[in-house]
Amino acid sequence: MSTPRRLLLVNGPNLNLLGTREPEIYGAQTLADVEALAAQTAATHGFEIDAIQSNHEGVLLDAIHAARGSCAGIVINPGGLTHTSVVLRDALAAVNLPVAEVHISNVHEREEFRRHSYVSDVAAVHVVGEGVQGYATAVERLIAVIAGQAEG
Ligand code: CA2
Repeated sequence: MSTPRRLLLVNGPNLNLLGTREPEIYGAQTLADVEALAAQTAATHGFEIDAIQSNHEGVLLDAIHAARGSCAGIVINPGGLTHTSVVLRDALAAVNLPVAEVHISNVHEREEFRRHSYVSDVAAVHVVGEGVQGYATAVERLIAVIAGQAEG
């Protein structure tokens, strides 16, 4: 079966607030801007984006499960769930799709508790501290991973 030319973009809790609070950390761009940037970047490689943001862990898990069979990979900013959620990590591992983990801020230069990610070791791509532009980097690098898989 051919690889679907579609990526799932997942934004976790509180990322719906982008552009409305804490611009000194997360910038002035909105979630809609993030989703448009990801879609434009993907389109230059002939990929489409399915985007979801939720403040509810189970909704995110359902979207990740549904990506199996319909998407070639997952770009995810898990928000605060990065540092707490074994179930999110298990869902990403279970669907067996390449994952790009993206963080707007540099999580390594903030509070100690942000340095550990439950998602990192199931992700093939890691982007931190590039601001919203990091989503474009994550899409580009994930598509390169998918292209490499298709060759091999
Ligand atoms: O830097 C990132 O992208 C984070 O994933 C953002 C999470 C934080 O818990 C992670 O440690 C790093 C927080 C998302 C909250 O997003 C907001 C956006 C605007 C205003 C308030 C919160």
